[in-house]
Amino acid sequence: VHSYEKYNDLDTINAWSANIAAQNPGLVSRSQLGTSYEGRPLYLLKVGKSGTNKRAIFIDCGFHAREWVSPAFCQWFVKEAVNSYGVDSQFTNLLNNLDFYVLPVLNVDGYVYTWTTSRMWRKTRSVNKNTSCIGTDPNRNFNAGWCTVGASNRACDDTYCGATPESERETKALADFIRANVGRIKAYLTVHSYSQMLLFPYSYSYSLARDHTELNNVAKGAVSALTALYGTKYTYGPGGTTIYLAAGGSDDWAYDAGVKYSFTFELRDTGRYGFALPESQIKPTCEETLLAVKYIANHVMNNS
Ligand code: 0X9
Ligand code: ZN
Ligand code: ZN
Repeated sequence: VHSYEKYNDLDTINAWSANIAAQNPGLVSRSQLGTSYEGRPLYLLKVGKSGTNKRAIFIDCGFHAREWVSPAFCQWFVKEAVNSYGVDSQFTNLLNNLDFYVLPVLNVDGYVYTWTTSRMWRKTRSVNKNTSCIGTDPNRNFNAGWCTVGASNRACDDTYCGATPESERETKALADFIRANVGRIKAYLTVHSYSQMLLFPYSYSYSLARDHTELNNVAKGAVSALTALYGTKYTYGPGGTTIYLAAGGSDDWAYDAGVKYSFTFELRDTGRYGFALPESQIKPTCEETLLAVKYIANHVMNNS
């Protein structure tokens, strides 16, 4: 049975997404972005009041299989959207003016594997040539300085960049969707854990993004909104200097593809529990993160 304050397995998340779309036909619809390596559907929710030529914000969760609080946030976000529409003027305004594309779990095969077999699995579950080692790091598999730094060309490593950019069905499906909608998608938010950071391009080099000053100011405001709720400390800045250099990430790729407001969230905590964040922290983590996401969305609504 589904709960917003528990970690839900993939079947439960898929049943939840079908249900929330069915229950909120004017606000939520579900489509299939693609299919995973092992043949599972990648479901995508579109959340917003219907309108013509709406700008959009893309939010994905569950890139890395073991980062369970990430899919929990995507579910929380959709719940808050449907419960806030017509009740909270700020969220209503956002939903009237923008569409939110929410991908609750990108790496569905890896997510299932963390539930059934190996809790700390990170990568996809695709078979690699000439080795028994499985999987590619989806966040090293995008065409942004691909495999030049902070990534491995060895299939057995956790940061394996894959045979080619977009070699994974999951990353290809995501990149194809963003390419097809790039005129409309104004922001790209990708949700990971852990380390309590809000990152923006670049991570594949130390070069400052063309929009560095604006992105830094938006990150600062978003972090300040987040911290105001429970005092959770976040750092923010370009990925390369704030966390580490690592090429092939979806954030850098989306930015270079033309999505200006591109951010990676690294949710709670800073290492006490790490990926095994207790379920008691799902609600506070999601509530504070929601404030940061709404801050960014408001900036996008007013400045794009
Ligand atoms: O290394 C990553 O992919 C992310 N950290 S995690 O611990 N969740 O694996 C950080 C991604 C930052 N952005 C890029 N490296 N492009
Ligand atoms: Zn991650
Ligand atoms: Zn709430």
